[in-house]
Amino acid sequence: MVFLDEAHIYVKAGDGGNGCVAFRREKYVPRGGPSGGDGGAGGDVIIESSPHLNTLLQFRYNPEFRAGRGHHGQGGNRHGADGDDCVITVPVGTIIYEEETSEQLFDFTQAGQRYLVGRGGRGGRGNARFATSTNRAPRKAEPGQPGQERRLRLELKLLADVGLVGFPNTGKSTLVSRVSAAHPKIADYPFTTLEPCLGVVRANEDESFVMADIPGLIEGAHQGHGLGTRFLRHIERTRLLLHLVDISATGRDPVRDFEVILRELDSFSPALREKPMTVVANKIDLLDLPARLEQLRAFCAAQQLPCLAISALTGAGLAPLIQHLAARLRLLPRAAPAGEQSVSGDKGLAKHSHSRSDCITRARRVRASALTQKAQKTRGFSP
Ligand SMILES: Nc1nc2c(ncn2[C@@H]2O[C@H](COP(=O)(O)OP(=O)(O)OP(=O)(O)O)[C@@H](O)[C@H]2O)c(=O)[nH]1
Ligand SMILES: [Mg+2]
Repeated sequence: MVFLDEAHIYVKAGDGGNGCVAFRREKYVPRGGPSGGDGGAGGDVIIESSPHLNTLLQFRYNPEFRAGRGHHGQGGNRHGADGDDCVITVPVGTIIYEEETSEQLFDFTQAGQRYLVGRGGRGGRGNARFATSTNRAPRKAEPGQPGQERRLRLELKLLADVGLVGFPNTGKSTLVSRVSAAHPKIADYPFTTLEPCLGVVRANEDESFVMADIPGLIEGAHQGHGLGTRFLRHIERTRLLLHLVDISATGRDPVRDFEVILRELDSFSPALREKPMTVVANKIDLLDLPARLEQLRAFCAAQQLPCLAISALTGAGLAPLIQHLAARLRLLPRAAPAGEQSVSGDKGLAKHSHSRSDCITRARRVRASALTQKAQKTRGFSP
């Protein structure tokens, strides 16, 4: 499946229904009075995060979302029905921005979070609402309010605990496929991996973490060489970087490889360069010159970085590596939960969105029970 990490969408909340002008006309009920019902409220557009998605691809083919409009009020004091809400699901890790201002509206860091992006228009009041002691036959009703419309940009930054970085062909995908159930493409040529892939690694009975495999980096990636650095955004929010270095006879110097990658990380974002890191020398089964490994170990010791040696192919050193990563992650704080994040501007709206949709449900429930009571009463009077 194609991976897409940016999308532009248009949302339009439902317009409110118009209020109605009507008068009760019935045998033996002279001057029945105004009986125009209110229009229904337009549906809201809500974005919800789902754990079952991992790409924004669906928005490429379907970028427009419209909630249902409220029905118009009718005579006999009948209110129009509310429009249906439109719920858009996005993967966890999606951030919503206002297209025009690039203002960040919300960051979905957990599954099941909801954010209101388009508020439905209010229904207009019918003429029954305008009756007063001095104007008992008003001919006035309100039109429904238009629903909010917006253009949004969605950006996906996958959420993982450990991010893999390194040159192409160092065995990043092989490692993910060995320690998790993920099946990334593995082959003996550079840039096999073209899109990020997540794998869940089980450290013990009740501890697991998510590892992200991204395409390899090469010198000059920040200038667009190779696949560039745009995939680095997917490891921006990881807690730990796992830097994989090929220790076999590649013809390159592992220490120099290491420094090249660090420079690329730095040019993408200095914060990424500062992330906690574990260095892993891979392909020890092909190690012909032990001095090469020693040289990398000495370099890492000087930088105070932990350095482990593994063979992703044969499985040597994988169990200690998983335990090491789990132990480091225990000490590293998780990203702040969404409620504590500083979401600019519309944070209140985010909170409000829950209460508003709750309100709508509550209002519908109240209205439904009122109607039931009315119906029961009417039935009670009928012969
Ligand atoms: N001998 C040996 N070969 C390995 C080891 N790990 C990976 N390989 C081989 O190295 C080649 C590249 O492995 P990948 O996992 O595709 O490398 P990658 O880092 O994901 O590469 P890109 O996706 O292109 O960045 C494959 O042919 C693997 O079989 C290892 O520990 N020992
Ligand atoms: Mg790969």
